[in-house]
Amino acid sequence: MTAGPVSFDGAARRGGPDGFRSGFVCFAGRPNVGKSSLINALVGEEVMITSAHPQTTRRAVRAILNAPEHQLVIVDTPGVHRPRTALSERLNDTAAAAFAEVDVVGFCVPADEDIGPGDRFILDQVRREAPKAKVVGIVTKIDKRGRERTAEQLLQLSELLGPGHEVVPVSRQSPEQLAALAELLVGLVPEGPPWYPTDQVVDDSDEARVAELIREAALGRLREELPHSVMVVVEETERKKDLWVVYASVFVERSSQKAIVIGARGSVLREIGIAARSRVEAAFGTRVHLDLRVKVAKDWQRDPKQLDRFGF
Ligand SMILES: Nc1nc2c(ncn2[C@@H]2O[C@H](COP(=O)(O)OP(=O)(O)OP(=O)(O)O)[C@@H](O)[C@H]2O)c(=O)[nH]1
Ligand SMILES: [Mg+2]
Repeated sequence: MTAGPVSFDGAARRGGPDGFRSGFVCFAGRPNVGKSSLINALVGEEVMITSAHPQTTRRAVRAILNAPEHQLVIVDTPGVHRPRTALSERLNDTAAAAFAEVDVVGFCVPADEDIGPGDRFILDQVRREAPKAKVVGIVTKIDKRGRERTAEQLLQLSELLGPGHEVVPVSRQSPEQLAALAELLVGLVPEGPPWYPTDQVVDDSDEARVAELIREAALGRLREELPHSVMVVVEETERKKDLWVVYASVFVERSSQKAIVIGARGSVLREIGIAARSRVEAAFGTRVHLDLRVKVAKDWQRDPKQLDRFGF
């Protein structure tokens, strides 16, 4: 018998009905394979930010999928990639640490790209970091390819994983496939009470979520190396009657980038602000004023001190 509630880094087991299942899951895979989009589709809410740029996810945020008889805590992870900066190395470490915490790893490969050495590297890492976790294969974005190609990819993924592993196809648009994936995952987590209150969908601070939504809006409007160079920090928030005022800094790495993010007469920054505000208002159900300042944190991706300061 254990004395008192079992706690797991912020989560704590609560009483649940008999037969209730609850556990930790994460999706592993290269950047851009659709891990965060899959979490949003499963949870039915945009809890994670997503973008067409690789390395969108930088933090291991937990989403919570609640149902009357189960709760899945799904940890979003950065895509594992060949590290080129101190930041990349820390992102890979963040992913590896998340693998080690979960009951189930969903190993994701997209339907529209061949399985390659990058995928094998990640699978080795999953097996090393999470020797006890159950691994299931997930072919993502199957709407981008026909049935034949999807069947081929399922076969290849199954060969990569070896015998005894389930392999499923999924597109974020298909409720049936999402339900089948959720059922598979639920069957692989242990019986036990929920880890989080059953009305909670994400485990993150308000400030961190707002910073992510601002970064997502910026990613949607920036190209080339700029998406990687952007870091957003919420400095302060203030309640003014029914208005939530958020002061945030948008960091870039060089002053030339600062000019691009601001745009001619502030046009780009204004667009980012408008897009971010509507996302923040929708997420928090309140009127929001965003005060965005663009600042330079020179070469922060390569500077361990600045990475520490940003919490990586
Ligand atoms: N067609 C299609 N596109 C998808 C699907 N899922 C994700 N995408 C797109 O794929 C891109 C990457 O999605 P993300 O969810 O950000 O990918 P990720 O694996 O979390 O990427 P990182 O955080 O960089 O590791 C985005 O442009 C998504 O819109 C899908 O089921 N179908
Ligand atoms: Mg992601």
